[in-house]
Amino acid sequence: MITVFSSNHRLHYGTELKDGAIKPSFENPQRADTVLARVRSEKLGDVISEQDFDRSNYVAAHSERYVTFLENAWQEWTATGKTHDALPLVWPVRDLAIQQEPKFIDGKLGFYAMDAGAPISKGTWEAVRSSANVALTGVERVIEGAHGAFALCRPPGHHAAREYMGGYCYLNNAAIAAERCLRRGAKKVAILDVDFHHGNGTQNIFYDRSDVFFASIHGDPAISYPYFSGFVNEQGTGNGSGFNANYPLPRGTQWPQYESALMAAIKRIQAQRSEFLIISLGVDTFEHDPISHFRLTSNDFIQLGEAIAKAGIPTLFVMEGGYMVDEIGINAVNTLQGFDSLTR
Ligand code: 6XA
Ligand code: ZN
Repeated sequence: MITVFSSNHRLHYGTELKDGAIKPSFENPQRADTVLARVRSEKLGDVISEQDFDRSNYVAAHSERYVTFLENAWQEWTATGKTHDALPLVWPVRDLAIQQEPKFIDGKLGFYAMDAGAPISKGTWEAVRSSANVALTGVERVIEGAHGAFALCRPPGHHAAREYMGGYCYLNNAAIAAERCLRRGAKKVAILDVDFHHGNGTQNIFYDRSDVFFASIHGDPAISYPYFSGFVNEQGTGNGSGFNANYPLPRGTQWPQYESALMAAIKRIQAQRSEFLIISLGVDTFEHDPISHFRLTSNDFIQLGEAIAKAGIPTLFVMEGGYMVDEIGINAVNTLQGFDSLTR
């Protein structure tokens, strides 16, 4: 399987608000470099660089004003004399919620963020744009006939909604790839999110639509980030009614229980007759992941890839989370090798 990679990911590395303190982000450059090293040492296939894509591809999944905010945020932040990462400090919750963009950068940061886990620094936009281009380059390969491709995206994307960032995510790479499939003529696309955390951003983008079916298997949001979405009763709205499926699972979930949810999700996806499948591949379901609490083993990821292959749909894998840096490469590549073993 081909891997798409951009060294521009290293332009982005910041701090996050965690446990009441500002700390170096778990989402660090070593993650993508570790996965790339494993792709190479396992000889998974060719590694290619991202191509450049038009901005309209990002605006397909996000609002115009949000993309403009991301493009200008660092410049607006430093214009106020600050030199460290930009993080929000006030949010438009419930009765404070307005639809009007604030004029000052501190207000904009809160308006366009769900948390203080998506820092913006000097190189962030360049890395974010390249990450989306990695997904777009990968999906082009699949549209043109490859059965599988791996977009080694960093930063990740699945928490990024139409109009907000959060949870290390800025542009939603999987959603942008799905929109590209539609723009290139597909009528039906499915996204399956196997990251430990609910893909709230992807759900948000497609919630009222029937052309992109979204399924997510994740830690129960009653006790896990992002806390405010990912429940079973979220099934879509309007035209999208019945096109969103959430599978929250309890603390300590192991492969047999995970597999049942996976099979149920894949059955739903096959019933959609989707032309393309996009996997939001987070490997933070691993038993030793430092910020999650499922118990999948490295071997289980091979079975995950095999199960996805059995769906029989041309598939783009998009890298999302996974933080145990020594194993992240093994677990991501195990998934891809499992997929390849049944599709060669
Ligand atoms: C809170 C934890 C964010 C979770 C990020 C993640 N800062 N998402 O792995 O998939
Ligand atoms: Zn995650």
